[in-house]
Amino acid sequence: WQEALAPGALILRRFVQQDDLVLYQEINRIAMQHPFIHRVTPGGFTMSAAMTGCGAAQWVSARDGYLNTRETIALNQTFLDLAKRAAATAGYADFIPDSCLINRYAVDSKMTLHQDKNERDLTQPIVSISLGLPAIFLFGGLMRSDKTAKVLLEHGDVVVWGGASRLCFHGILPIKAGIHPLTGPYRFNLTFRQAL
Ligand code: MD5
Ligand code: FE
Repeated sequence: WQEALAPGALILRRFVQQDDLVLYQEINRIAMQHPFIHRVTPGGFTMSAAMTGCGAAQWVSARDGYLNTRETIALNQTFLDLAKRAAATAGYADFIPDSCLINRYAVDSKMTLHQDKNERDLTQPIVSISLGLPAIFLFGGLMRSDKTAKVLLEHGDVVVWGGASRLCFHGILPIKAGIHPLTGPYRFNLTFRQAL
């Protein structure tokens, strides 16, 4: 079922159903090639969520020196189909993602309020898929100081962030301990972007 969170932001609850296993296996396959790493922010803080990715997002692990090859992992077809189907459901029929960033949250991992504005074409949405442990998502406004709403994101939930919500500040509260039947002690989030 669908919920409009804000203008341009659509939650597709449990959009991922039986595809979850394929997604999880593909995450593990990517991580064998490009291990999850904890990036350091420009301010010098090590992020608590670990990252890897495929497509144009592979620079994420390459940049931090964890890779000795410059090999790109292609976007998996199941990933692509799912992301395009979600975007189309939200009205973005021509979304062609070129990158998938994968965040892995262990207990207490969080993401502080930030905007995603490095992509070239900000009229394109970001499609976000949550797997595993639940998270409380913070959804703010166009200014860091704007008040935030809390949104629970659970296994299989997909959010399409477009239009007026594309540049909103957002974050993830610290993940609570738990064991998910598919992903164990982790929450994974996949973000599909047209980055280039
Ligand atoms: C997550 N990841 O749950 C989130 C999901 C990231 C990140 O924030 O940058 O890796 S993506 C949420 C998102 C993307 C683009 C716009 C907005 C939210 N928004 O306007 O609220 O790991
Ligand atoms: Fe973000």
